[in-house]
Amino acid sequence: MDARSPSQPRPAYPYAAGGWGSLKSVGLSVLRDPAALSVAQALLKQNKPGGFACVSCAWAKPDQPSMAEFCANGAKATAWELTGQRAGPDFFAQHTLSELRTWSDHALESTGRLTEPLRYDADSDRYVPIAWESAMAEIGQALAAQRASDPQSTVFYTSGRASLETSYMYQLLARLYGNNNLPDSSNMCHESTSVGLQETLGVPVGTVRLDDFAHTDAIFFFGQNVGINSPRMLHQLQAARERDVPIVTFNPLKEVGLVHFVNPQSPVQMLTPAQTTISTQYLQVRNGGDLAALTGLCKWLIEADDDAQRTAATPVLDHTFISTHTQGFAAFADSMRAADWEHIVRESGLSRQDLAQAAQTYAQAQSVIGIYGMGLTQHVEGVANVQMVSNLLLLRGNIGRLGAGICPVRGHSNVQGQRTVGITEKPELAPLDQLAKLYDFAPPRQPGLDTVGTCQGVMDGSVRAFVGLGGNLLRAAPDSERLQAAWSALDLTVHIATKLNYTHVVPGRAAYLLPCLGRIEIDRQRTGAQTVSVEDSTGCFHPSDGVAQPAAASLRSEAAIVAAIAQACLPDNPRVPWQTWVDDYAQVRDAIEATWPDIFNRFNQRLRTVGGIPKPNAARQREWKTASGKAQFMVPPLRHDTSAPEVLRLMTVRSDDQFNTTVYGLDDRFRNVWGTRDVLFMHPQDMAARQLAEGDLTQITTAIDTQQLRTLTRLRVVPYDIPLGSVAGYFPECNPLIPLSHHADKSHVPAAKCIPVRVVRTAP
Ligand SMILES: Nc1nc2c(c(=O)[nH]1)N[C@H]1C(S)=C(S)[C@@H](COP(=O)(O)OP(=O)(O)OC[C@H]3O[C@@H](n4cnc5c(=O)[nH]c(N)nc54)[C@H](O)[C@@H]3O)O[C@H]1N2
Ligand SMILES: Nc1nc2c(c(=O)[nH]1)N[C@H]1C(S)=C(S)[C@@H](COP(=O)(O)OP(=O)(O)OC[C@H]3O[C@@H](n4cnc5c(=O)[nH]c(N)nc54)[C@H](O)[C@@H]3O)O[C@H]1N2
Ligand SMILES: [Mo]
Repeated sequence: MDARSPSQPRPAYPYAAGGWGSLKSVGLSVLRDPAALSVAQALLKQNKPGGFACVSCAWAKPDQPSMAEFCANGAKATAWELTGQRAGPDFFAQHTLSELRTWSDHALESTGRLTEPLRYDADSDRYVPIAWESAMAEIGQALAAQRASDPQSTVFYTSGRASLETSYMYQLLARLYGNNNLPDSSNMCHESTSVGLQETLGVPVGTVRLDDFAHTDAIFFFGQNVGINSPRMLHQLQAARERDVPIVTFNPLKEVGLVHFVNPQSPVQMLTPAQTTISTQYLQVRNGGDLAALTGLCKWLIEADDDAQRTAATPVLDHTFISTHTQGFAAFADSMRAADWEHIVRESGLSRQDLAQAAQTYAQAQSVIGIYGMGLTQHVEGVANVQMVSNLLLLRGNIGRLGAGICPVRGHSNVQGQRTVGITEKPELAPLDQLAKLYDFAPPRQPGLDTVGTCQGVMDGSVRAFVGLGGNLLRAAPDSERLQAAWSALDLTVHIATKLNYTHVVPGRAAYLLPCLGRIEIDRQRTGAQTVSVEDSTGCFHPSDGVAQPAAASLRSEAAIVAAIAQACLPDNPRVPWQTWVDDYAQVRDAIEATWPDIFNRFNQRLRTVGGIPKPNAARQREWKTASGKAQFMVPPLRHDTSAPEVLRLMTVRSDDQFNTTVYGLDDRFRNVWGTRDVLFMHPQDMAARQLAEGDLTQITTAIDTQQLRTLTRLRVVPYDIPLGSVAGYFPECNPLIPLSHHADKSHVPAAKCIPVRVVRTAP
């Protein structure tokens, strides 16, 4: 790390998001790998008809894809999956799991694709090869024994990548097994959306589709880092900016992709220095200050409307919409009138003038889109945050018409789809009666474990067996060190995965690692190459066809592995045609259609609809499937920060060179950090107050739930343009600092964006 005076925040990345910088970084990661050629060929089919749906983010796929419909990070994800490296049996013969537990996330995944099924051998502390048939028989026996003693003691976790077809089979496996223990990555991600919007708008998802971007008059952006995490959306933002649409951004960090953008597919822009300014107003809200900031916006609008009524001027709010379509406005408006500007300014860290300017932009726009990500959902107030965005939009009827709406940006490429096909721990959200009828069994009605519940269950010993369809829970979950300490006591761990990660090297008493095909690979079954499907962030279903040769002949598809586990651990049920489904995934789609005839009407016939099959969305039609039958205004909770003055608010974020716990490299070119992830971004004044100079080693200690000491002594301080009192570090390195109990009310999403911590200098 270079030494610079602590009073000087480091200069921001000098180049815009997209552009040559991003193409160069793709070029490098692609060309270093022996599989470069197949990667280049695959990229031409990414997000295209007849090709595969990108395995990186879930952003919408346009009906008219550009020549290269991918971004730098999508290309990295493709290259990472199609790597020429292999982690085969000889690799595992050379390394004990105790040794592998000392490796970094980056080093573990860099070993390449898993090739053979493996079983843990405690005597040698190694994974050793096992034949597929034996693995399935042993896993089946172990799961059946658990089921006989207590079906609630097994958990079926998913990370949001598996297809609709596999996910449908997986949820059925869990329910036939006898539980609703179907936690998924969504529990750490957009569950605040699913809970919040269901209550206010009657849908668990967003209401915006791609064409809304072409008709919007203003975009409000809260806590979503588009340049890194959904870069293809930059195309829609750039087009909007070319129409002079204002974009107002609320983010504690000045994220490059939200400041400027150069389109890597526009040759003219690549050759000229012209850059598009993305955000027209950038508000560096304190992390955790959005509820206050949104209160400021709503208060301004409601009071401006009160004034307009007094003077018979044009109203600011859409009263016709409010009276026809909503409930709870009067109470909400009163709570906003009662809110105190001094409180709003202190909690948000923003000035009253800046908030008034943003509110004015909102009021002047006919149609507004509200976009948000983890900056809103991963807070104790996560659900209230989401509902405040919904309140803001409802004030001017910005839901359910062209150019307007709410746009939660989902994470994993099929995380929203998994929820649609029944991956949920909440029995009331699953079509249990329909499943009972179709498959002639009594589905479990007891609520299942979500991710926090699963971690709790592992720690208290009530969870005994864990099956993971992808993911890396021991790194992604909160309180990761405490969870790791409890994990080895599990009776059984089974992972279905493409690559090795930390969770795999902490085995249960019996442990299996089953290698699977990735979505980019051709999936050949008895009836030929199979197509799968996924749902994007805007609720459109797309087909996906593998284009690359499998990484190894011994790999099985996720669907085949799930079916084999089901067949091995469940009593025979002639109504569930596991083998027929594996032979022909179209038959799984027929089963999905039979389960949800309205959502998946003529699913197979319409599968190749250009631009995707839109999922019915009642709120888009202004039908409100809420308790009251109306869109619901929600009065937000009033929160005061009562922590001691020296306590800082830690937010954990992603770098440009990672996909969640998959760390491609150690650089974060956008934040000007090179060769390390062990950094803590801090305001120069907060550094000075702690006698910290750039590069000093810190000791960070969690300042809540202090009966349990949670501390991290690894991160070196970097002066940064960040609000006073806020600090930022990377996910997953900071996860040991998040108490399991520190999660969103109602949704249980870990509050990874606002962890109260104390930071001191420590000797190197
Ligand atoms: N390349 C790449 N793409 C990805 C992923 C990846 O890791 N890499 N992950 C995927 C997944 S699973 C998900 S969920 C999404 C995540 O995508 P995002 O939702 O963008 O998630 P983060 O990067 O965690 O943080 C989002 C932003 O929130 C800001 N922020 C932090 N705290 C606050 C706050 O209190 N208020 C506000 N207003 N802003 C705040 C941070 O500065 C950051 O810019 O991306 C998906 N796409
Ligand atoms: N502190 C903090 N913690 C967070 C977050 C945060 O912002 N801050 N974000 C949260 C969010 S939004 C999320 S979504 C979770 C992510 O949590 P997870 O979804 O559990 O984690 P990932 O890192 O996405 O999982 C990566 C692993 O998935 C496996 N994999 C990759 N591709 C495939 C495939 O095609 N099939 C199969 N079967 N396996 C595959 C590989 O083995 C890889 O190592 O983390 C959460 N944790
Ligand atoms: Mo996510």
